[in-house]
Amino acid sequence: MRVDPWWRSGVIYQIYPRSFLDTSGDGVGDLEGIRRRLDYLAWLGVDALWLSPIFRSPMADFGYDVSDYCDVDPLFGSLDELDRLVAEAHARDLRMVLDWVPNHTSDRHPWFLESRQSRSSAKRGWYVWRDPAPERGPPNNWMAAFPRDTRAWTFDDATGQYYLHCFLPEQPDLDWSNPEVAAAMHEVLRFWLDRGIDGFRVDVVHCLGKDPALPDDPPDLAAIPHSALNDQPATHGVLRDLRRLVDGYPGDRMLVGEVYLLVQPDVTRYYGRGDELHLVFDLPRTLHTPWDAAAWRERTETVQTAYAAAGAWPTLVLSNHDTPRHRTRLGSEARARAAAVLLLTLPGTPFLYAGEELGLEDAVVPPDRRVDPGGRDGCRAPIPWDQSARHGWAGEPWLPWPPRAERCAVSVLRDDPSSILHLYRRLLAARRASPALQVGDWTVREAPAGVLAYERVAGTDRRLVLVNFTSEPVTVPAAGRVAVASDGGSEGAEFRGELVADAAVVLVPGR
Ligand code: TEU
Repeated sequence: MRVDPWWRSGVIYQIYPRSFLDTSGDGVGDLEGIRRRLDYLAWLGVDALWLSPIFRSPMADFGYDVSDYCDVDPLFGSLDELDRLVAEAHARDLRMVLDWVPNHTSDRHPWFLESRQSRSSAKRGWYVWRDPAPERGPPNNWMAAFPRDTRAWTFDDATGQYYLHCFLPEQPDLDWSNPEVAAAMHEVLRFWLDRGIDGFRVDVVHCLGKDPALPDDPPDLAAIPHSALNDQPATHGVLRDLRRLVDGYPGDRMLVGEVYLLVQPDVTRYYGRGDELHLVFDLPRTLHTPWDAAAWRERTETVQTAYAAAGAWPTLVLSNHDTPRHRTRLGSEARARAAAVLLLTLPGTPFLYAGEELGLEDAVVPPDRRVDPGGRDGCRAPIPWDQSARHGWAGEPWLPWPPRAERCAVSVLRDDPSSILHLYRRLLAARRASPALQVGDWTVREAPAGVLAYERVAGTDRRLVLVNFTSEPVTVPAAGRVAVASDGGSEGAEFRGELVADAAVVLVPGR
């Protein structure tokens, strides 16, 4: 059963294309690898795929530095192959979301090459160029996100000015207050929307509007990268224009924005009045919530209140390509399984990160194999598909395998009904069958310390979820049939009033 629109009721699966499956033999995942696994993804039961960047890129930040927004990087394949992938995904009822990086381009994008030519270049104003400060340093104290402890400004000898880059020097920030930039980027979105793309994950969307005075960040926050502080009114005008453009297309196209603000955690402002982003990631608030029943209760209550007041629809993310995987953070598979129950039954649109359904841990990457300037290689380890020497990959992968790759391979877990993979599949199926789990109201129920209990209700459809955050068994007075159990036990039977350690259940409450 589906409750529209898909981006509220459905589940979105993030693919980091470099790490999914290599078919060409160069050790880097490709579009053909994704195409060959569409049946797996349909079997799993997700509703949409989000591909991390696949556009042409020199790969200084593995695709988050784009040199052509309207072409596929040859490392991943071709535009034709993407069209084919989209068509075959659509044939399986899977929506396709692309990663769009509008805050910055590659320093090798033709726009920047032209911009840096001279102070009078027609594209000078497309980027943020400034004279040195009077005492000859960078124009202000902003810090880049990486490499760690570096400034967000690089001096360009040829023209004697600094340019702004909230990330690497190879990722110069565009100036979105320039209408030509907005117009060029709107063309990019139209290019993909016309090709049938269902939506975009919008990279660091809170960085688009900048304070034109470029003031210093406050001294007490000056060590934090500016990208985690930038929160300007101008961004909202940019977003309203994007929303209008996207909503002008038929078929529920969607924008989900990455807002990563460390000091101001309320991201609901980025939904506007229903006229900005459709969805917003609430990353720090979710990723940094400790494994504790009271903390998750408080987090969800805060989210519920703030989002209801703003008329906004929440999202949930436990892992992505920038953060240690939750299996690694939580330290055990039992907890990762219980976390999967939270992810797929709390209110909001869940985003899965490829490999979490296998219980993958971060790879331990030796110093000589580290490649990411942001130190995020571990969570980007390749997906093991089978037990062969290269786990189904045509070439030796660009990063080392995650721990236990042999035992976590898809082919192994698929054959084992008690595996975490089957748990994800059952949770996804249970969610799909239940309007309460997809879009229902959320109410906390009283429960013993260390247990989070909540009900989801939509009309006559009801589910009761019990999550034991402790590593002890707990008695919980609740009644109902077990629809899904994180340890697989007793599904289909009446709940017997006890949760084992680190376990969660979804119940269909008795009448
Ligand atoms: O991430 C932006 C961002 O804020 C993170 O890099 C954050 O600083 C980090 O995760 C803290 O742990 C996005 C992309 O997701 C990331 O992969 C890119 O490197 C970055 O933008 C630049 O485009």
